[in-house]
Amino acid sequence: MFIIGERINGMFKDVSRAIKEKNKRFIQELALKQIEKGANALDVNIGTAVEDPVSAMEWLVKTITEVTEITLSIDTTKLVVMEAGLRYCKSKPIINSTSADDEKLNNLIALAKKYNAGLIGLTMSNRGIPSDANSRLELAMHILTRWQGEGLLIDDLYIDGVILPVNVAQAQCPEVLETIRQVKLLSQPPPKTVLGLSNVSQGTKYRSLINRTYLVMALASGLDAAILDPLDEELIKAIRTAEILLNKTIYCDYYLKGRK
Ligand code: THG
Repeated sequence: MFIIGERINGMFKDVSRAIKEKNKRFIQELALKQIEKGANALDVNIGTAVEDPVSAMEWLVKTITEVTEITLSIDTTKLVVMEAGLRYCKSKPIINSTSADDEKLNNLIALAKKYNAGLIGLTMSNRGIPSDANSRLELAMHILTRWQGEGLLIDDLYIDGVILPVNVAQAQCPEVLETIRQVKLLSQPPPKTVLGLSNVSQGTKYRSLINRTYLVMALASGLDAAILDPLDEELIKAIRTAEILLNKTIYCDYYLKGRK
């Protein structure tokens, strides 16, 4: 599975402080630590509490690319902040994210072309997040059709079924799994699937347990990628074990050793 490290996000107090204080070392160590623990890419989100979001994003991306050339997933809802981040990426970036609304979709597809970036498409629109799999799939199909209509590569498109906290939207948890399964039937070859895993456990008491249990179910449903906390060791072990049990990697007695 393609692991996108979630930790460089202003939603976390330590990261928010580091952005405000321009603490390069903190950010760079957090980037390298996530990579050491198995991240294949890093999500980069400045959070909501910064005065000048454009320069905050520029600073974050420049700070990270000083120590690694790993793929960055630029996570912002603002177009100017997105472009500020994409401009300083050293490897092919991922745009995180667009909704299925045409204006947003057009703007972000244009940026994907300009910067040769991948794109995460959320199965939501200006009417919100649909509660069932079928309506999510309609939005996924719309994004997919627009992406392919521009001649872009299906491999660079990630569909996000948008998981919500289990304590507020419990019935949607299996609907998102069904969305992941059926996205794989939308085209041949299909787009990739991704989730922001930690959303599912926000506000709950057993966060890590809920995260890893849901992730294993999502992997069995065909999930390709997830934004998650690579520093959660039990989560990484559950992923490596699920990969064995789904016959994606070769079993040996010590399959956890020497692997991230
Ligand atoms: N889909 C896509 N991108 C996303 C999401 C998604 N990006 C953001 C988010 N969702 C995924 N990343 C996180 C990062 C942190 C948390 C949840 C999801 C989180 N943070 C603590 C909290 O809110 O309790 C912060 C508190 C703290 O420890 O300081 O849970 O769905 N495409």
